[in-house]
Amino acid sequence: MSKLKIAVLISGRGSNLKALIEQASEPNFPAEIALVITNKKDAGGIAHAEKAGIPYVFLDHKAFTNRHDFDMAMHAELLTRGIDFVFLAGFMRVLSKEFVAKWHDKLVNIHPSLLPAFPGVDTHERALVTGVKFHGCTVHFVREEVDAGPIITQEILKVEDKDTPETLAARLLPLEHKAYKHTLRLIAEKRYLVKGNRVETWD
Ligand code: 4DW
Ligand code: GAR
Repeated sequence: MSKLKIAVLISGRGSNLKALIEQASEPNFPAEIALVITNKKDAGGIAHAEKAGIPYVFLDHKAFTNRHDFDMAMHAELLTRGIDFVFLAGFMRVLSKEFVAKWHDKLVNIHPSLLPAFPGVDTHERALVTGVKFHGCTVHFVREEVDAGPIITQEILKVEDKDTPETLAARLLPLEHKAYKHTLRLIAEKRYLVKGNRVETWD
């Protein structure tokens, strides 16, 4: 059987991309990271793609007149490479309704909070200000509304009195990698079903 072809979209460091590359490199894994797209020329994550011999494309959003044209250029790249599924990994451009519709249930994102708490930015700082005792990350299917969509998996972290936004971020990052690797496995092995706003998964 041919492998499921995954594209990863990044804008920065790419530690989640690295985790996905590691997961896909397991022997006989049924998915491959076939393409990386970045909208930032100097994204640190590009180095992970290069090291693994994965093709990458730089698409400068500023070179396009509008969001729709940028998104359709990305869509064309994804089709050219025969991509089946897209993972956002620190990708910072809002995707248009049209793009999201074309990749319905084939587009996932990882967010550094327990959604629906703390959508948007500064999630660790807001978790501390709010005083929650548990924090975490969420992997979800992408919908037009940002930081919303059926939840695939979450990982939780206990907030300690001494935590700062920096310590929370640092302790959460390995849990993000775990959650995204697990998600890639669920998707590659087709062990999920989207039922309305709920996602069923099984062993
Ligand atoms: C996300 C949400 C908003 C912005 C950036 C990232 C989270 C994940 C995501 C990326 N693209 C998405 C999602 C999503 O959940 N749903 C959809 N698309 N439809 C954000 O506001 N970005 C702004 C730009 C920031 C920058 O370039 O630094 C923007 O104007 O796009
Ligand atoms: C991760 O913490 C991810 O959860 C967050 O950006 C970081 C990317 O790190 N995503 C968002 O905030 C989306 N709204 P990485 O480049 O090392 O994977």
